[in-house]
Amino acid sequence: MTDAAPRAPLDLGRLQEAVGPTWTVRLFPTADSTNALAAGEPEPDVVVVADHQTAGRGRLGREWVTPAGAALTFSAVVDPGLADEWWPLVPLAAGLAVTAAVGGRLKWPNDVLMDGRKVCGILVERVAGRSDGKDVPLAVVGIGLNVDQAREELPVPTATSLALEGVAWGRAELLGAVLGELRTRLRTAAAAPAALVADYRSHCGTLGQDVRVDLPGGQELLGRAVDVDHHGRLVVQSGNETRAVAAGDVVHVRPQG
Ligand code: BT5
Repeated sequence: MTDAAPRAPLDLGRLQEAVGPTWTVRLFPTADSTNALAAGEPEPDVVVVADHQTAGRGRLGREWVTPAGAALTFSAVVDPGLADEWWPLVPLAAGLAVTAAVGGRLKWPNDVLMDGRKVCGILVERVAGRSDGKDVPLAVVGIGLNVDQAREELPVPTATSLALEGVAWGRAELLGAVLGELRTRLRTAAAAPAALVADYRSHCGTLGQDVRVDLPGGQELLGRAVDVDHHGRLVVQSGNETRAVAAGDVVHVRPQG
């Protein structure tokens, strides 16, 4: 990229207007991690946004790397009102919210891919908080969307940005769209979990693929992803056995030949 126009900084008034009165936006020109900030003092319906996130967290201690002004990095604190057994639907609802706003397909559980490349990563953390005067678990839904990066601004070759995929979004409007969809999907998760999972299945690019799943204990599972069950687990068929996986890193393996 040469002689690019300087990127306009995010503006609190525009962000707040875009997301509407049901959310309270806290904007930081620079922050280490919006998830860390949001989890530090979790308040339902607060959205922490960083114009430049300098130490973004991925899963399992990995990093989320974005340049100043080119990405949308935020964490929304929500009280999903779900019984424990349905909490695994929160990350799926977040992934669906992003695909509803921008398109793309989901790699289980919630990487958003365009043309097979990752445009958005999501990290959901569960923290203790209060809602309506009661002690409740709150979800910190951290979303990193590559909006305007040029190829050379992306940290890994498997990444892409909305701009590179020909999808033009202003960051404020994008925040409003994703948060609106997030509310809707979380409401569905609470009222009709089966409907949420059905919607998820139809947006999940992992289904039908040969996969390798790196499981939490260091084990590896090879097989075909055949379903997502009603609690959001990935069902993998390996030979004659099927196994439902609640957590793990999925690699889509290209079929041989
Ligand atoms: C994720 O982790 O995909 C979750 C990322 C969540 C980031 C958001 S930003 C707002 C909020 N605040 C935070 O501190 N975090 C959240 P994981 O599946 O572990 O993927 C991390 C891996 O993706 C890295 O090891 C890289 O390979 C790759 N990666 C890093 N930055 C990327 C980017 N900008 N675009 C695409 N891939 C990236």
